[in-house]
Amino acid sequence: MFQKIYIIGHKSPDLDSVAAAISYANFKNKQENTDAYVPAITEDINQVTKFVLDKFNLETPEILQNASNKKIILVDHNEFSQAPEGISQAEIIEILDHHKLNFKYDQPITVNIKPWGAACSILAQMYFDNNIKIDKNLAGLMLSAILDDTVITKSPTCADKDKELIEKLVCLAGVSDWQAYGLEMFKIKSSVKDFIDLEVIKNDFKDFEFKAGKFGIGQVETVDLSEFDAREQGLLEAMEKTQRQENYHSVVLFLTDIINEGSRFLIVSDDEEKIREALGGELKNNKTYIQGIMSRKKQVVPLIAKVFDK
Ligand SMILES: [Mn+2]
Repeated sequence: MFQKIYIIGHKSPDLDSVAAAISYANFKNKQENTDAYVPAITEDINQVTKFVLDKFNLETPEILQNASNKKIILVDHNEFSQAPEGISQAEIIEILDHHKLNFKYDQPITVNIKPWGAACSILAQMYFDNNIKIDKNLAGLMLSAILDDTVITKSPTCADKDKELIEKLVCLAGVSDWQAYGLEMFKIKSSVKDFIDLEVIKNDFKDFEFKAGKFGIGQVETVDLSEFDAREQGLLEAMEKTQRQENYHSVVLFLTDIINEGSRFLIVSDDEEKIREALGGELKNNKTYIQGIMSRKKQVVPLIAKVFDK
């Protein structure tokens, strides 16, 4: 019997999650000469994803509310806490990701994880390796996702491979100045004026299960930190509410200044002192600025896990 296979990224989808689902579905359908693979999202896409899909004339994937009883390929994540609802009743057939492995399953499945800056880097390389044509719009999509996830190559997660792939995709996408284009994307990303505080917190937010409890870690990447000065009190109050209502040990929001390459942390926690220690900053009124921290997965999560996951 014919059954669709949904390719889906993490909750509160970012550009790389959405772009990886679209790119991988297209790759699989072409390679296997089928239309069984369907890109999907867990919930609405963010502003920069909308901008990029519009720019490159691509459709927004369908929303899959519940993954139970579906065949699923997970992209851009492999932790159940970040996966779509119903995932424990789904049939997971494959994982393609660039985050640390935190996955257990009762079947042998294909797992493709590489320590590169974006899931779309893994995919772009697969297109090149398998001689599958990348059209202009798809090249633009994958390029945008790599620029987004690597913070225009400034993030410590950016690998040499990412830079090589950016150069290749730039030609195919017809983007003349990728640095300028990247900044244009980040200006859209950091315009949060129309967002209420909870939307700012949850815009790029991931759950982590550590031995000490559940942590929620959100990030906002901005070209101008001062935009947030007047909002910090409101953000902290909304974070406290989230902590109480959703039973978090800690809620951490870090505002990354991509020009100056550092982050301001707002912290609401049962153990603020320990988080401050873990991050190596001075905590004053629930906040601290740390120069050089730009990446959740490569810096913030390992530092916190070292203290709270032992
Ligand atoms: Mn990613």
